[in-house]
Amino acid sequence: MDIAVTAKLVRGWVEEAGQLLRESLSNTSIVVEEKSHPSDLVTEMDRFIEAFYVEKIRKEFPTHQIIGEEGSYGEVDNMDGYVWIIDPIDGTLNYVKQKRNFCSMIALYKDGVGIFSFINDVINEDIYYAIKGKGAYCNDKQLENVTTYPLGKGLVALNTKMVMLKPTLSKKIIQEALGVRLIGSAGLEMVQVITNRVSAYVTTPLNFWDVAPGIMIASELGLKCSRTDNSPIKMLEKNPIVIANENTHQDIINIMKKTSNIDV
Ligand code: 2AM
Ligand code: CA
Ligand code: CA
Ligand code: CA
Repeated sequence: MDIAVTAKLVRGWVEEAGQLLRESLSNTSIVVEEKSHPSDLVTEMDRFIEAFYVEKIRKEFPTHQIIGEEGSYGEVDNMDGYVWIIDPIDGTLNYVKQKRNFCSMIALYKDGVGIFSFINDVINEDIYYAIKGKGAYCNDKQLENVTTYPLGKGLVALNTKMVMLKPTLSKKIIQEALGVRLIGSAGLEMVQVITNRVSAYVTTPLNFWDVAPGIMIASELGLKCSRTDNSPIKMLEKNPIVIANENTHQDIINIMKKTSNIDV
């Protein structure tokens, strides 16, 4: 596979998916269903966009494995060979309620290593991506490596469940930081870290498709990504993650270690 050629092809798919999602916002009859909880939604566009990517992949690369959040494409239980990871709409609740603050994500891994990855900030029409060894970009502009600085010098992003289920820990992190920001889209929160608008994103366990695209871009920029106990991210599993510049990452891990028995 020629990585640069394939990445260019996939960028076209990602742009088209973004266009379809923007157009869908004026459709007032989009079907919305609840999954596990009233805040856990799936719309017909989640399924449509996933099917759109899957059809393209199946046509070009029929032997590759595919994992999609809304997928009925068989259980993928290993990262052998080429594996595509799709989160068609990340921040579905925002898509439904706000009509903004959602993204569409797709990544390609080979034998567990990220090859390229795309996060489309659909409303802002910004496509963030990285190609292994070639750096990370926003549209055609190369992103700079993030510098390292302590927790006390930056803002942090947390997910809602972190604040709800780990209030003491969350408070300690927020107190030490300059402030906290919550968007409600793991992909866009990771974009905030990648672009150094916040210094860290800390979460309760998220699915692999929520974090795989962002981790690939973050790693390309020298950011540190781990589970909240500082162990490596486990492929295909749910992971509570800390993604941050190195210094901030260490500060957060230290807080986690000191307060690991609280909030359980
Ligand atoms: P999603 O929109 O693709 O489901 C905020 O809710 C973030 O957590 C989003 O990135 C969302 O991704 C993700 N998330 C993961 N599991 C969720 C769940 N059960 N309910 C709501 N959001 C979930
Ligand atoms: Ca979902
Ligand atoms: Ca998601
Ligand atoms: Ca999703």
